[in-house]
Amino acid sequence: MKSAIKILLMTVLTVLLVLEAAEAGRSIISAFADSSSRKPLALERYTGVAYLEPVQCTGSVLTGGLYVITAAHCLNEGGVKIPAGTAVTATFKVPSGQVTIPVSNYYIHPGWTGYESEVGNDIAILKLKRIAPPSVEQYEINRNKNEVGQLFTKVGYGYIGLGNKGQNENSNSEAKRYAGQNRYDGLGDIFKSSTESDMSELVLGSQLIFDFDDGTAEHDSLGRHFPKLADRGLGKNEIATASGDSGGPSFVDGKIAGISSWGYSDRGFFKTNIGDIDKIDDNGSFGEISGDTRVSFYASWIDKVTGGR
Ligand SMILES: [Ca+2]
Ligand SMILES: [Ca+2]
Ligand SMILES: [Ca+2]
Repeated sequence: MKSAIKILLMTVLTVLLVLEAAEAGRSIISAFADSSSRKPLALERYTGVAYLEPVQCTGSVLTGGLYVITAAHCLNEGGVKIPAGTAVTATFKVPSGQVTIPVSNYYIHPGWTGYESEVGNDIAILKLKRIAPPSVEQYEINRNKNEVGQLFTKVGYGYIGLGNKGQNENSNSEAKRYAGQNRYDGLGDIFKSSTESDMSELVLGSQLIFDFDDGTAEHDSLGRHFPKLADRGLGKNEIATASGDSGGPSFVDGKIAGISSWGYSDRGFFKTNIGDIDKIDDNGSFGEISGDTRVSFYASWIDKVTGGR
């Protein structure tokens, strides 16, 4: 019986990964119609957050201006790498216009298998062909392992939506930049032994998780499954990243603390007491759970790739 459940859940995760491949690029989902995150950011804000093509992901420029940090699944999804020679570019949308810079090389974390973002190592670094111009901001990585409980600002390109419906797949075709907030509820470690999913490969300490709250206990998914994590969110300011998210940064005190890795209904991890507001598992609705790659955990790998620049 137990193994049957395990197989079923692994199938669910496989389906999730396939969906992620199809849906990469989606990002900021607002809680309510009158949330300020419904409006695109002014062009002078978060200029160092780039739109990556053709992979339809988000990345951010590190201090020094030559490297962009993103998610590994943008480059290798389900074991399928982007073809060698694919011209990946980073586009910066700044007040004076758009600046597109080709990527000359990329580095995927050696622990990334191409599968199951939920277990970790979903991080990659792109090297730009030239240093981004002065109109583009540069960001430090967060090295402080005190993220849990902190508010963060998530920035991304891609679909938008509302909490009660999830993403709108006919939105943001111009890839405007959006932002909003949430709070880190805990480490991904909490899934290790608490769920019906097979999390035996989970890399402890490597992920930060958060849920999409509408202010009710009913849809406070992490609070329902882990009473210690009860938190009903930020009201109008609350946002989610849907599954298929895109390498976008989460800023804590102006530094990159997280990278959008995955999002899914709590139904993907638990059989009962489900907080997801609807029956759609990966639409970024209220009650879904998201995971960010925890940048502080990977700081030494990032330094090794970039030479500390
Ligand atoms: Ca929340
Ligand atoms: Ca919550
Ligand atoms: Ca849902």
